[in-house]
Amino acid sequence: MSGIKFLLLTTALCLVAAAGNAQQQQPAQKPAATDVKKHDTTPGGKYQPSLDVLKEQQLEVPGAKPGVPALTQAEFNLANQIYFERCAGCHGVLRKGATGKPLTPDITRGADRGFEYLRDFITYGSPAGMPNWGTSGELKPEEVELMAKYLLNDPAQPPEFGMKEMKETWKVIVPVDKRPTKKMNTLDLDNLFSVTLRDSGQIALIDGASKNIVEIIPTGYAVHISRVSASGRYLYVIGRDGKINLIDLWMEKPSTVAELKIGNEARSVETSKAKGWEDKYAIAGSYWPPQYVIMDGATLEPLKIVSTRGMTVDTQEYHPEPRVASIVASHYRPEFLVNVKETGKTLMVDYSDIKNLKQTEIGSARFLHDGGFDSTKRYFLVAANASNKVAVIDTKEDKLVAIVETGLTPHPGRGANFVHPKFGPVWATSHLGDETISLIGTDPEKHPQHAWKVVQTLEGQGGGSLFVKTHPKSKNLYVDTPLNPEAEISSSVAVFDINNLEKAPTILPIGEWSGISEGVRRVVQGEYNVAGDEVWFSVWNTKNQQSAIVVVDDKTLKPKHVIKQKEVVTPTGKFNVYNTRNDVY
Ligand code: DHE
Repeated sequence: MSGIKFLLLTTALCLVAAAGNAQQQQPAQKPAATDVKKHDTTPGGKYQPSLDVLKEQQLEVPGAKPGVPALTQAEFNLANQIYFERCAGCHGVLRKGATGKPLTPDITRGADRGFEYLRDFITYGSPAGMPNWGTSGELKPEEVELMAKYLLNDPAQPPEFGMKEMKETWKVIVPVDKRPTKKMNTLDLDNLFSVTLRDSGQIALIDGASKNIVEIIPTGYAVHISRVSASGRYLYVIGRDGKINLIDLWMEKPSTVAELKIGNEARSVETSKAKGWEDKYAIAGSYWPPQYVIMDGATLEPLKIVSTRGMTVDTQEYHPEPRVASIVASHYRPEFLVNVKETGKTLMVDYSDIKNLKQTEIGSARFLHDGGFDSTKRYFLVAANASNKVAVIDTKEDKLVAIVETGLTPHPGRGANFVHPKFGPVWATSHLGDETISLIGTDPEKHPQHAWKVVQTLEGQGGGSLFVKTHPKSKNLYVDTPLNPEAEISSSVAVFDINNLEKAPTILPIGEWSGISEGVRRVVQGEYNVAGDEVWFSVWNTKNQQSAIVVVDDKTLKPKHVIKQKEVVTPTGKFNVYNTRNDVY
């Protein structure tokens, strides 16, 4: 599915978001014309997971129950497709609730609900976050009716994915002893970029100096992120289908040397970085089944699978499907930080003895998503996005240091570190839900009065921001807004002068600079080159439209180069080898 179609189709997903508290609400009915706007989807709503891989699986129709409308296998398949694509991101695969309310049959079949109630709620939505699927035209009336019937049935149960299933997918294409013992190409690996070509299921390796495409490598479905091993030799790429490609950058022609599928829906992969453990292990987490797996770093052999099912941090209730969101490797200890979304816990997974695996569980706030280190790499700041908070974890002491209130739905990517002229070292996050950028003090030693507090709030172009970026050598802070509903805002980037943060940001019309006139031209995710003197932005159009990467000169803030060969299909994330492996951001 194309990127933009994906965004449209995932428009908020929150089926009956208010179902759980509907008793206190008005029954679902056509809203007054003046209220219709309140039912529109917010940028934050547009960014809910779409379980596009699970939707393809044929699952068994639940058994018939008296008083519950029966579905044929074909109807159940279609309803599953719609549910996993648009609803499961908020309401959970098993319908037990995630950021949205639970939709289990005990609720949907309750005396105050039933078919008509559900049908109307899906049709009109609610200002509490449930999109108006029917009146927006996203679902046809017969699809709305089908979904109302589907919700009265027992939930679908997708399969587990354990060691047997993983091993069946594991391929070592080039065994370790057949790989080069030194770098066999002339590439400047530190300045190589791995670029996600989302909808073509590929990555492009692009040379940072010449801007030439070095290789296009097929990967998993709707490929998501790349991470680089501590030595800089191995590149790990994960698709939404849970497929990992291990790419050897030392080969004359860098290519995949091993593959493994770790689950049905996944977003994160990382590699061991502690001293003495470089390149030894890889780890990946999945949304479904909810688990993480530790693999051999050079072959991807799966070694240990750990479920993340468990109790939520606050109410201490069992959650059957807490998804694994970001994973980073500690620079202090042989540990991975595995962020579990729905339970609100960061698991410090000690990989020094994986047979006797030790895991320190740090509870913070629900809906952990993405995050990055402070400039010293001691503290990890992770957004609990639907809780409007950022949790700070000390990776030296393995402790929660603080929970900081931010704007609406923080989404830092890995964040941005710089020295604030007044408050000392800070880490920045922008937000999906509002136009603000929160600057959080990160230096408890020399600036204890500012540490772990929002010391300044900047005003960007608007909501719908996904990523901020700077570089230790730069004086600029870039803020994208790809999910903003205004075309002009989503196709441009705001740049703040770090030395004069009171000044309004400069707006760079990157979409326009790409020279592309078709499409929405969403401008997403800045990434620096190794020298820190240029920053690359993706101009993200649909699969059948032209996209590009625009390289901006960091000093002059002028366009320097546009990469728009036909191979550059739906570029999104870009991962510079040096900056990614050293956590420079
Ligand atoms: Fe991402 C990082 C999940 C949609 C581009 N994304 C991440 C991470 C997670 C995640 C958990 C952190 C990985 C880590 O650090 O280990 N992303 C999700 C979703 O669940 C979500 C909201 C919906 C979905 O169905 O997948 C989603 N992400 C998107 C997009 O639509 C983006 C903009 C385009 C795309 O390629 O799909 C997108 N996500 C990215 C990028 C990163 C990322 C570029 C890495 C940023 C970085 O600088 O590290």
